[in-house]
Amino acid sequence: MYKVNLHILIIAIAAIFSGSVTAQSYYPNGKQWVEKAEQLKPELTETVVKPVGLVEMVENENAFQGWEAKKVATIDSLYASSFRQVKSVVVDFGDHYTGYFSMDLQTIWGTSDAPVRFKLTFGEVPAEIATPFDPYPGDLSRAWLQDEVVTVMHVPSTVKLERRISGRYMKIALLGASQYFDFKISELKFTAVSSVDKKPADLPESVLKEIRQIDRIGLKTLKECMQTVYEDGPKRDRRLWGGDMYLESLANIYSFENHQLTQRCLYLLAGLTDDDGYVLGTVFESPEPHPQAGQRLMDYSFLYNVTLKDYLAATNDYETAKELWPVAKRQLDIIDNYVDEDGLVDYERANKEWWLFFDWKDGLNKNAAIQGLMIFTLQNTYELAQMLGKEDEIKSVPDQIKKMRKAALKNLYNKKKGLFECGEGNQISYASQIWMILGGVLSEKQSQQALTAVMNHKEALYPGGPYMYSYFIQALINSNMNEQAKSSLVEYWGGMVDKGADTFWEVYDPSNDFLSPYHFFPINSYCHAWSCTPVYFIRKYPEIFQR
Ligand code: RAM
Repeated sequence: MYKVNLHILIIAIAAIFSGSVTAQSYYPNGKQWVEKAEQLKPELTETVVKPVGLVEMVENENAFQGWEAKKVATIDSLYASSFRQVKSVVVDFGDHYTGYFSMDLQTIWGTSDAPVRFKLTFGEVPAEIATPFDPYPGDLSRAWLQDEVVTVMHVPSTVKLERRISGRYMKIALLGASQYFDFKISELKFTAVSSVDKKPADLPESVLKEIRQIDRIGLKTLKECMQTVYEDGPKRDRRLWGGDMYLESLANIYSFENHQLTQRCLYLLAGLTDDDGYVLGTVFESPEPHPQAGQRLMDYSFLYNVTLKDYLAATNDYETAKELWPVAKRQLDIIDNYVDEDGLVDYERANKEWWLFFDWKDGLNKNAAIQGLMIFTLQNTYELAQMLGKEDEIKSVPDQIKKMRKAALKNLYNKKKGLFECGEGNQISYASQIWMILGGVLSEKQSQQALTAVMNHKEALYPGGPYMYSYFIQALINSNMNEQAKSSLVEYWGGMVDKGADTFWEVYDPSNDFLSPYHFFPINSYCHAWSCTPVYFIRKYPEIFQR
């Protein structure tokens, strides 16, 4: 008797600490929502990819991050050689892929009498193969970097890496082999996976070549990130983040139309909110769906509502939208919590209690941006309510919007300069103008003035990466600055194309190839969800981008 009780007690304690006893969800249906999300989990399509050749990483100061891949030999030359002689080689798969790697080892002479050891290093870009990872200076886990030591006990055999890999290049270095037999490598193979199973129509030949190229790479980027959730990057993080989902789902609407993936992600985030019902910044799928506890990222909680609205508009799936409406409605309470009577956000408190992200940009003051995003959220949530016939439940929103717009103009807008300013020294940033414009705070003429002024302002903080840059393009379009939207998109994403991008990057500053929010550029993600947005712009606004 005593033994049994102790046993139960131990299991119960272990369960509590491992988190497998799920706390009661804020929403009565929270648990079912996670189950529903699991039912919507897509089957991945598999495509077997063979290498296109061998390359050498060559230093070139004009190449992206100082390295370029030069073709040196065919893959057959590797298959015909003793790997004990070759020792080290870089294989090129010809494009970016996400999936599982395998190769065969075959005896050339003698009997395999000892293990063989390799180091395999995978890279999305050439510099990742050429740059030593250690001593590691970065501040995200070193283990994200895709280098693996593999020990093979017998030859012949097939080597399979369990870890999912993402990239184009692979270095194979021999770390140990017996001198009493020889072997060769054959059948290098990558089984690429994605939940995309459709190829959207090509853009007409008449469309600018640069735009067609950007669209193609954007589609590839999105496809790589669309796995069993909208991942942020298939190499690093590999998980669902609300903000990345928002932009991916927009691009998906105009390309792959895999709405079920959006639906799954909406249910997952809804079922895994915090105890207050707020949508968390990020959730994980394994070993079972669970949130990153305490990851309160305000921008992403808000963008949940907008994603739901756009999902409904694209699918007419009223059932899902109605079911998840309470989640959207609850996110508006965040706004109520932080907006004062006068309609102005209490930025200090919000910034202290939540992560306000907006951009990887050092020193960015986010006061105006969060005010703008709150208004944008109210507007979109109200539209969602109208579509669902639920306006009555959020009656005060139209007045709230008016009040917040007024407060923004009164407190944060410098009329003389025609620019929003905030923080110490009245900081001027793209972020502030962009989000106020998306929040509809300015008239078309004022918006044009603000965007023109910020672009001409030498000290203005410019976007730190493609995430903010995407909202910049949207702000230009909303302000009817279509020519500028087109040229900015071509210049920015075309800059990555010119630097050899196979997929678009997490971080891109045209003036600094080595920029990394994590203090080590190889840990950046070079196939990143939020960088796929040209697909959305080009295909949603053909009159601007396809003319
Ligand atoms: C990065 C992730 C993701 C983003 C968050 C805020 O680490 O890669 O894309 O949403 O930060």
